[in-house]
Amino acid sequence: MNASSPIRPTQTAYRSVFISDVHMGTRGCRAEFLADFLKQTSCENLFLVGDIIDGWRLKRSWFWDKHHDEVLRLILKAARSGTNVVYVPGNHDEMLRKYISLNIEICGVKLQMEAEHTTADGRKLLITHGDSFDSVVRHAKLLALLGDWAYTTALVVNRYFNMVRTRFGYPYWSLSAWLKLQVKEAVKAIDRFETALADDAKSRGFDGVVCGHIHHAEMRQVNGVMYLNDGDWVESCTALVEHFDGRLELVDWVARNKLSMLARPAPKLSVAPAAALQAVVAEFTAPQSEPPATHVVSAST
Ligand SMILES: [Mn+2]
Repeated sequence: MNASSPIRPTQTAYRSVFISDVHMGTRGCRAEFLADFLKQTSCENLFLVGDIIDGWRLKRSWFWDKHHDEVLRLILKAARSGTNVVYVPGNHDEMLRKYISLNIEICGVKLQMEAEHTTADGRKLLITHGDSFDSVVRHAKLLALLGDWAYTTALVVNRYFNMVRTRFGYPYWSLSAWLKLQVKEAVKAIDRFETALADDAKSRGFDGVVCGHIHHAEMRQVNGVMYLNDGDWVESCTALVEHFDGRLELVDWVARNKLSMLARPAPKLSVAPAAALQAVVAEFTAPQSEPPATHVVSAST
């Protein structure tokens, strides 16, 4: 077995790929991993389930590096090569809902408020970002970010925290008990979100719902329908894929390729949001006969 290369060299073909919560334009976006995933994946249908580009009108917090460029380029290239690319905006890219009319096509990418997909084995799926069910998670949004890792770390921190407290004569205070309660609340909130989405899909005659939004990948049966959350590319790097026989699977790109979430991001490029997007889009709207030009961003655009 050759273990020298952590990334498999060949492309994996899927019938469909679902990704969301990429948050391109922010420092937290793991665009380098997503670019790897997209390069090594081919599919007939690519569903972008919201929060792909994050608030590109807010220049102050805008972050863009070469990997962000590459992700955008790979998505547009897929659309150009015949992949059915559907973009269902979320709450962080809601400018696409507000200012760009839905049911149009940009560079071969179809913009829709919601999408439907029938799997190869005949299951009807509703595709929606999920933020319309925000009220059920609103109070636990921060808490929902607390995963097992945070909890385990907190247990260790708690031990030292209390050693210091004891030394200064303070009584023992259980950070872990407090966190446990918070995690319990977060788990309850996630459950409410999952149930609300599943019930909505069921009442509308779907066999399942694909969503994102809460950055928590999941695939399970809820009240008789499939709840499928494709996760995110910020805290975890996950995608939902459909195989050619209709089988659905969650892909954890970091775990599968033994990558480290602690790797440092590439240096930031000094590109304004509009210029970065325009440059990549312009390349793909150019006449197809010309080979794609190297992307050069000019400050005068
Ligand atoms: Mn969202």
